[in-house]
Order: sequence, then structure tokens, then C-alpha cells
Amino acid sequence: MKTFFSEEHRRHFPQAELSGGQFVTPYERPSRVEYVLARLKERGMTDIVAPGAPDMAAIRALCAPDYLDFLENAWAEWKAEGMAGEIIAANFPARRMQAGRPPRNIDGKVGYYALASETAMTGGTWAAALSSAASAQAAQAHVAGGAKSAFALCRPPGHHATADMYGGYCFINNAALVAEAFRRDGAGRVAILDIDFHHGNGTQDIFYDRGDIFFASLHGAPEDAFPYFLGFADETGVGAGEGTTANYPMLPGTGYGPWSAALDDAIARIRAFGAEALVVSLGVDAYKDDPISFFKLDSPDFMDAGRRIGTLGLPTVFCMEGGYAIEAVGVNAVNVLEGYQD
Ligand code: SP5
Ligand code: ZN
Repeated sequence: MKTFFSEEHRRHFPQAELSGGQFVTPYERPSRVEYVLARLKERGMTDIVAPGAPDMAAIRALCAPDYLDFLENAWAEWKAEGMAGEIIAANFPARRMQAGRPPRNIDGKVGYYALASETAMTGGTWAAALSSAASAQAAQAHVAGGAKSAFALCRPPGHHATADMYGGYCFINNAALVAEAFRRDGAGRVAILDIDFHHGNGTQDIFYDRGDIFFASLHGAPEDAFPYFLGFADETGVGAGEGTTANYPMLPGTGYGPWSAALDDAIARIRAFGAEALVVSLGVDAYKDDPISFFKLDSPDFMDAGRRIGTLGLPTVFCMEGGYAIEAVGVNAVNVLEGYQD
């Protein structure tokens, strides 16, 4: 399996994440991908290439124009306003406030376009987010060109980003770009399987009313886990998309038994849907030692999960999402890929 990866990810490395009332070094840090690259090489998966320039037309088709303008210019506006630190959202349009009017002031704009305040932005964030999207797009082009599968080693991740909001360490929804590209290239129906510990709220939101794209997510129950306000089992889609969203929220302490049962159900739903291509949002934060998650998967479980995903027999793009037990991220992510290939 070929890997698509851009060194430009390094341009996104904020110093700060707001966590538990303190600023900590972000869990989502550049060294995460070093462990994935090292493990790929260790396992002989040395076909690793840089993507070309991002397909901006496809990104513009996915995202709101004002949101992309914001991402591109936020740092300059933040600095022009005299802000000393990194961009952190502090003000949100909460219940019964005007959630549809972007403020002129950058501090207000940041809150308008953010869905959480843990994620800081800096001067390099836009370039890094574009390079991550470019990796996803290149992986999809490789599979559309006839390869059975490809791995987009995306950083920053994407599944929390909606068409017009960032947060949860995500800015552009890479998996959504891949799904739309598969549709454009001729797949009638596409499925997205999100196995990151956190609910893929952004991906769900983007495709909630779509009958041609199935979204399934296995995640920590929203009552207990970020993003808290989406990912309930009774969210099943709307309009033409009724029945094309499947959420599997699970409780703290969930191990591979119930998790893999949910995976099997999601796989059966994807098969019944008649998907012609598959996108896997490959987060490995369901791992037992992940510092911000509460599932109990062990490293071999990820290989078995990959094997089960492979039974679908679909052209597949894996997009890297979360995983913060840094030294284990490489083994766990590559285990999924190896299990899939078996
Ligand atoms: C892509 C992805 O996995 N995003 C995850 C975003 C999680 N954001 C909230 C993190 C909450 C961390 N809580 C810290 C608890 C430390 N013990
Ligand atoms: Zn996650």
C-alpha cells in the first residue's frame, strides 16, 4: 500500500492546548507522524510519496468560502489586532445568540468559526491543513487510478472539521474530500467508516442529508466524551440522507469485544448500502493507553479491525485522524493497514 505524506505538516505546531484549565503541549503534535513513518519503514511499507499541490477547487466545493478566507487570513488579522499569543477561541455563539452573523473583529470571528477552544492556530496552520488535504486527495487519485488502497498520512487530522468550523485539532475535513472525489470519479455510493475514538461530527454534519454517502462512526458516548454535542445513536440522517448515518456510541471502559461487534454491524450496514468505495477515518485513539480516551483496544486488535474492514473488498483510502499514545500510534495505525492487506 502506498502512503501519501507531506512534510508541510510541521508548519502547524502550536505551543498551547487548553486542557483541564491549563495550557499544555498539544496532544496533536508533529512527532505523532514520525512514529507512523518509522513503523511503515519497519514493516517494509516504504512506498511513501509527497502529494502535489492541493486541488483548491475541490476544497472550495466542500468548504464555505468565508470559512476558507478566515483560515487563510486569521493569523495576520490576529497579529494586526495586537494579540500576543496563539489563536485561541474564547467566545462562542451559544444558545439563543446570533449564530449566523460573523463578527468583524478577529477575536469574535475566531469564536464564530471554532467549535472548541482546545485547538490553537498559528501562522503555519493554513499551509499545514492544505498539505494534509493534498495528501488525502493524492491518495484518492491513486485509488481512482486503479490501486486497491492507499494511506493518507494526514496531519492535522480532519474529521471534526465541518464545512465552516474548525476544532478537535481539525481544520479541513480530509475524509469528506476523499468521499466527494470518489463520487466525482464515478462511484455511485461511497461509505465513510470512522474508527477514531471521537465522534466524526464534522463528517456527519457534511453528509447528514446525503443519500449517496453513508457515514458510520464508533466512538465514546457523547455524554462522556468530546465532541459532546453530536454522535448519539438516534442521529440517523435527514431527508434524502435518512438512514445513511450510523452512530455507535460506547461507554467508558469499552474493550474489543463490544467494539468489534459494533464494527461488524457498521461493516454489514456499509455492505447493505451498496458502497462502491470506502474511506476510513483512521484514528487509533481507541487504544487502551491513549491519554485522552477511554476505550481499551490493544495493538493486535487494530490488526483484526483492519482484517474485518478488508472483508468489504472495496477500493479504500485510509485517512489518518487521531491517536495520542505517541509511541504506539505507529504500530496501531500500521496494524490496521497490515490487517486490511492480509
Ligand atoms: C482528531 C481527534 O482525535 N481530535 C480529538 C480532539 C479532542 N479534544 C478534546 C480533548 C480533551 C482532552 N482532555 C484532557 C484530559 C487529560 N487527562
Ligand atoms: Zn480522536
